[in-house]
Amino acid sequence: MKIAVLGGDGFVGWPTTLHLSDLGHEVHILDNLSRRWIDTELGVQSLTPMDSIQERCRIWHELTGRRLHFHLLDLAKEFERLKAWLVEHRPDAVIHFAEQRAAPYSMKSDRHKVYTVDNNVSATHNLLAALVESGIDAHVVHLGTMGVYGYSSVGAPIPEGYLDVEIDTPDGKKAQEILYPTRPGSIYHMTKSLDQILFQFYAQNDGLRITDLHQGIVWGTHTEQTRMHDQLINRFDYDGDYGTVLNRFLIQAAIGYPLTVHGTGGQTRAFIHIRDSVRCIELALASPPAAGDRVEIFNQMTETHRVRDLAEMIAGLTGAKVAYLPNPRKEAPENDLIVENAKFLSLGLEPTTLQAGLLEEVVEIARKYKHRIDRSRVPAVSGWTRDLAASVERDP
Ligand code: USQ
Repeated sequence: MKIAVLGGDGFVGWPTTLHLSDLGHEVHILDNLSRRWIDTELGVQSLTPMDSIQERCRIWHELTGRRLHFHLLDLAKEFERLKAWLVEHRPDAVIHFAEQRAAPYSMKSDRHKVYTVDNNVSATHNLLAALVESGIDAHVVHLGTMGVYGYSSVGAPIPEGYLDVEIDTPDGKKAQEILYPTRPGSIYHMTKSLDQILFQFYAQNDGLRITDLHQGIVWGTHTEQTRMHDQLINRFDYDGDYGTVLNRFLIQAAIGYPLTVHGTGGQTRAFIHIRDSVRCIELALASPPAAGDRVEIFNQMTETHRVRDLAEMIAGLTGAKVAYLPNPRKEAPENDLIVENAKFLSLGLEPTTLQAGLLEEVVEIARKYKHRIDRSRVPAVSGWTRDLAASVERDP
């Protein structure tokens, strides 16, 4: 297949690009390199040294003989160029990762809220409108988030996107299928909830074929392909805005920094290893919905864990201390979470679960590159409200 990977320079986009290229697909990366600009804005850098996208593509070609095609394009701002690109290249599938993906960054200030909404919603809508206008029947695979559901615990598992409800009508009860109600916990998660409505409309109105992947928190760093060469290594974020919880704990353990648990650590979240994440994209690509079908929704996660359990487990493994800190986020202090993920399992996903060996692998990477860590960037200081921002501890 000819596949466009929008956001192919990012944390999930890059390993996905390599995985699909390795499978023999012709892969084009469309990216505005915004993640690299945000690093500059925040004054942080990936723990792992990251080469330019052009250099990464060159190394991949040298190693495998396969070409990756990079196109510098801003999906949210360059609608006409995007349309022209689609008309010229006519991809069979478009994988859409091109959104600002950090909840704390999206809550930093009014400017960051506006940027996140403008960028994410426009990127998604521009893609959908351009596909309809150009008449290209590409399968759209979008990276959504488990966070659209809001991690609620009603005792029943969260289904894969849709909920069967019964509505009281004058003629008795009528069955209806609805999108599972959204309850986003940040501006970032809210944009992914808005994406869902855009997808629903374009599938029903224009017959676009769309798969939305509600992904949990990714951990780990290597895939089979990123470990093939030092210069293919994936990015790894540890800072308070972009670092995700488990990867942050692993890095904190490696540098002797107390593990930064927010509140009581009673938040239960869904997790997936990066190599399962790229495999799920492959599986989703192989099972596109038909034109006229509803949006296909998968829950892309393999296990759930409570934040404090993760911290205690890593502390046990590494001897790190655990710090229970004021929570900068507005979120339920404790929740249970049960999630259905039968669809990917039935397509053949064999989950990589948390194992000491794999955790150790990340700690090893952290140790190798620890000279690149700026300890002052470890605390999470973006507050969900002004009061919460004022209450955070800048150095536990
Ligand atoms: N947390 C801590 N200590 C930390 C960092 C986080 O206790 O040092 C807690 C947070 O308060 C939260 C939980 O860990 O309760 C998860 O935080 P996170 O930063 O790992 O994850 P989140 O903000 O939800 O976002 C990440 C990705 C996002 C993706 C989402 C999937 O950045 O792109 O969509 O995970 S999910 O969480 O399932 O919605």
